[in-house]
Amino acid sequence: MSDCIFCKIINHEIPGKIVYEDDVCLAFLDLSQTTDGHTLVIPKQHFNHILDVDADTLSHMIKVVQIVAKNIENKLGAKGFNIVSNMNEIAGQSVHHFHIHIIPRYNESDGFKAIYTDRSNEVDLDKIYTKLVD
Ligand code: DGP
Repeated sequence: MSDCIFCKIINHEIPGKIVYEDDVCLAFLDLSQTTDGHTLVIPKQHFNHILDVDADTLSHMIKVVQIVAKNIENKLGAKGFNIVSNMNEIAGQSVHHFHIHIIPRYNESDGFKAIYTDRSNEVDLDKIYTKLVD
């Protein structure tokens, strides 16, 4: 028996409000409900994070993200989405079973804040680029 909380939801050992399920993955409402309809898409097979998951599973999951998000758009009237996957503690991952957050957006003060700091005046873009492509 797995200690992983998401594996327990997959195995119906603990309840989850499942909104989509197929052979490969599951989508269920995130307990925190950052905004109404906040949903997690997870693979049924346990992978720790996005870099571990195989390409077929990952591509299937992103199709499911689209299906689930369209349903949220239709049923809850979401105006947009933030699609997020946190990898490792440094990035805020608290459950180490790969998952994709679907965070519906309704207005600018709806509970989710994406803060992308503009560091363009501080960094050497050429230096970073060269490191990546050399
Ligand atoms: P992250 O921090 O990216 O690893 O996201 C984990 C999310 O999982 C977090 O938003 C809360 C949610 N979560 C944790 N435990 C449970 C649970 O038992 N049930 C459900 N539905 N969601 C959970």
